[in-house]
Amino acid sequence: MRPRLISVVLPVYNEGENIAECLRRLDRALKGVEHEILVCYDFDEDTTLPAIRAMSDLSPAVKLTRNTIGRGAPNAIRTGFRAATGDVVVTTMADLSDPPEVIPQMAAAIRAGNAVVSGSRYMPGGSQTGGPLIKRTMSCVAGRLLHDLAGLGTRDATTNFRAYAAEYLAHTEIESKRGFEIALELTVKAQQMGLSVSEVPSSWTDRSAGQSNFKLWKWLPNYLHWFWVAMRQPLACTGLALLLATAGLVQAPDSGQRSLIALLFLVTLSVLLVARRLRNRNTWLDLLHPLCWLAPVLMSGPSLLLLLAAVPSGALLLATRPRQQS
Ligand SMILES: Nc1nc2c(ncn2[C@@H]2O[C@H](COP(=O)(O)OP(=O)(O)OP(=O)(O)O)[C@@H](O)[C@H]2O)c(=O)[nH]1
Ligand SMILES: [Mg+2]
Repeated sequence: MRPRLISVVLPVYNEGENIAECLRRLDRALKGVEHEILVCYDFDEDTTLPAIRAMSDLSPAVKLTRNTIGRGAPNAIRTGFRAATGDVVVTTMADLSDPPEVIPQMAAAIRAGNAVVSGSRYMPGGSQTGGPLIKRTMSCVAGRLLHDLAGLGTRDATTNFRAYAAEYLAHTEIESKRGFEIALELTVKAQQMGLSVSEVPSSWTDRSAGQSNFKLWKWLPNYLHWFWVAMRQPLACTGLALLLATAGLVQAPDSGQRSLIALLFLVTLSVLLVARRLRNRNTWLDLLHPLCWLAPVLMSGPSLLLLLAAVPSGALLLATRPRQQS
């Protein structure tokens, strides 16, 4: 059993101008809370290191942690995960973009049973200031789609201001090697495992000192991969329902039949939603729901078969496991 302690993982890359202020803010926000701060750097010449050594008020909670896995932010974050000793692991950035005051709230949500908790810019109470318009728009739209269509438990799928249950990290293989998509990967994987994902409102402000190392176009395929992993099952289920309903409408002989098909389409969407709520996600098995509700009308018009649609579909819903906590 891990101690009740928050491990803050802080990847750094030449943050000499920001690090002192960042560590002081963390210190203030986590006063009275058991914590450690793992500053994860790639190389000894990094400007962050002399800036930390020059601090006269350096907290004993700060631990310099050399990334030995390979250069790059995800490797630095993975180094931090390995070195973390707490029950809650929080990743936050050293460029003063994230508000550390939110960390205790995120930790509380992890201890309440969530595997992943996002500091969310896109939920009520959250905000975003500055940053390139294209990056903001893509991140916001992807977050909304993943939340509304795939049922991801956060509207901010891409921020790396995240809290994780240490237990969840210990049992999850990380594939991200180059980009910041590591947070999206871990959030999608938690959902796929049926674990709870949640969010607390948070603000984000663009850095005012130092340089961003974010490579949007280079890392976009990695983001798209995890986006697709989360979206493919719900999209396939909804797509099949749409396909069957369209085929039914095309061959419907009268308006009565068309109304019936429209009604069955709505029933199918509702059943898919219930299935997602039960399991935190839709699976390939849920393709059976559109088949149960809409295929019979295509084959023989309204018949006894149609009335029986609820039986396999309902049985499938009952067979699905209830929401599993970490
Ligand atoms: N160890 C390590 N840390 C990195 C690397 N690149 C960035 N970081 C750190 O990761 C955090 C976020 O980096 P940024 O370059 O600001 O990227 P971002 O915040 O995702 O993107 P922006 O919106 O452009 O600010 C900062 O604390 C950086 O110092 C890297 O290659 N290695
Ligand atoms: Mg940044």
